[in-house]
Amino acid sequence: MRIFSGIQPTGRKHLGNYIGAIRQYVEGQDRGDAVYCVVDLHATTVPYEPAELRRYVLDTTAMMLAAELDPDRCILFRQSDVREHTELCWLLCSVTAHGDLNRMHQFREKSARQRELISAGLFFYPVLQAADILAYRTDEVPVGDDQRQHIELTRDIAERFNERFGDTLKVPRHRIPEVGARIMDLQSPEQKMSTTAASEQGTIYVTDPEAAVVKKVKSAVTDSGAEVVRAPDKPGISNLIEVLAVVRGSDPGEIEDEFHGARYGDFKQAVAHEVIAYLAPVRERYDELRGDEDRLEAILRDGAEKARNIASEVLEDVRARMGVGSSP
Ligand code: AQP
Repeated sequence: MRIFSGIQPTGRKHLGNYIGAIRQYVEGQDRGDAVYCVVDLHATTVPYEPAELRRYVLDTTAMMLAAELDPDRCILFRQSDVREHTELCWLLCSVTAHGDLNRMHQFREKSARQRELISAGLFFYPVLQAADILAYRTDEVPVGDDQRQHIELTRDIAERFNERFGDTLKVPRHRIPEVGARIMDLQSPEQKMSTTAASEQGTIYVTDPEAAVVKKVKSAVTDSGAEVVRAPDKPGISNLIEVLAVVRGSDPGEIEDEFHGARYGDFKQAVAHEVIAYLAPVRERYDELRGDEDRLEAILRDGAEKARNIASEVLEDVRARMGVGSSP
């Protein structure tokens, strides 16, 4: 089974990225043939600094290794090193409906927040994402819940391609975790924890020092009630219950039983301590790994070579089916 996912090099990764996606990437290494990509081309669809982008790619690579991705057990590479992605993106445009792209929630939200240029790249983002996935004949895409619509679109694009040009592309399925698929912002628990939209105080970064995690969890917005239970009118407490369940590898119901009758303050203290213990080894390894940029670059180069071997075959098939380029 082929597993593929991409992650943006947007500087610091947060607990939502870790729980919703990175944790699944690590498990993927035991379940199949895992391919992971740091999607620097996606990061160019919003305003950015070129020198920072290079640095962020290495930050994200070090973070993935710190989370225990092992380059001997998975392929880890930088998207722009495998040019097949951009070529496939263009070819897939011919079977992508403009109306479908118009309906993408992420485009709507991000373009509404954009104060500078709203780039065509932001609009085409889901087509490039589809190309990333389809270039590897992917079976399964581990992602957080916010990516559900994009993976549905990827499936539609693959199906439309196969109907139009003959059976060529594998139609992938998403893998969204049952618990922790949408970690919410601690200050605005009706919004997802996010790199660009949410508040600094409501976002726990994987590299946050312990004192910062304690402060953020203790000041998390809750409700005026007193019960540690999940409920639609208790988004803050529900979020913390999910976080603790994931960190412990237990069921949210067990957390509710254990903290039945406990005060919010005591519950938050337990959450803070366990999140710190969960992230500490990752943070320590990150600090060790990030310094060796030559090694990080070598891992990405080696990964790109392996990735290119797979993607170039798929591209040959796609080009032949579409009648572009010289005769195969
Ligand atoms: N709050 C979240 N809960 C669970 N999973 C999440 N993901 C993102 N936020 C949450 C999942 O993380 C993976 C990587 O996301 P990305 O490549 O989009 O990285 P990012 O841009 O740094 O993350 P954000 O926070 O999603 O940024 P914004 O909000 O600015 O676009 C994906 O699998 C995603 O589902």
